[in-house]
Amino acid sequence: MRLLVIKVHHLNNSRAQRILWLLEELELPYELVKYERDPETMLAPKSLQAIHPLGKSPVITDGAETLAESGAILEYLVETHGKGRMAPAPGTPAYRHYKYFLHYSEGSLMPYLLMNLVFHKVKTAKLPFFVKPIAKKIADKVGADFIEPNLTRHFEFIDQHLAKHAWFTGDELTAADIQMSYPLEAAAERSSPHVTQRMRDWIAKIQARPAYKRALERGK
Ligand SMILES: N[C@@H](CCC(=O)N[C@@H](CS)C(=O)NCC(=O)O)C(=O)O
Repeated sequence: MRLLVIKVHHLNNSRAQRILWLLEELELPYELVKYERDPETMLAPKSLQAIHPLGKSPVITDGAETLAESGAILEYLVETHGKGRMAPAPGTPAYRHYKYFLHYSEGSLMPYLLMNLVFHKVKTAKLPFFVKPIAKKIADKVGADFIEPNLTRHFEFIDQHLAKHAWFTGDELTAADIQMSYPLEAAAERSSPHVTQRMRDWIAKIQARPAYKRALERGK
């Protein structure tokens, strides 16, 4: 019997939701410590820095362990408490997809979505009137020359992957799908033109899962 309960440091509307979803899929008990974003800046409160120096969410504690970085947390939970669930068998082609998408989500895809958001904010920011047109020109140029072509390529790649696989790793849902859920849901919520029908179907499929719904309810 486990005496120590996993603690999730959970920021509202954040990547931490993925950790709750995995914990619900694994039916593991956990405790939530909730943090609210500053409504103006959307930043996390300073108190999160007491848990991990970067002050970002998610962070979990499990006994003496403190872990940050959602992909690393998902891997840790699957390896330590998964009992073979939510990951393919090591050494299989499915396992290579699993590792790939666990890293790809934050390592390759999220940076473009974040850049898109930041440059959009630059265009709509309150700036002195003489700076505004210059800032807009720079943001438009970076968007057209760098962000948009990359987003197009990445979303085409994801769409083609989902054309061949029911889940990111193959035939079964794994923690790699959970890791991919944040960028895809974020893009869909912002009505990104890059989100295809196949991605919307995949999102509908994850959102229909009882564990996903339970996690959403607890994370509110
Ligand atoms: N790559 C990290 C990113 C962590 C991260 O940036 N979390 C956001 C929430 S989605 C955060 O804490 N933002 C608040 C802030 O930057 O103050 C991960 O996947 O865990």
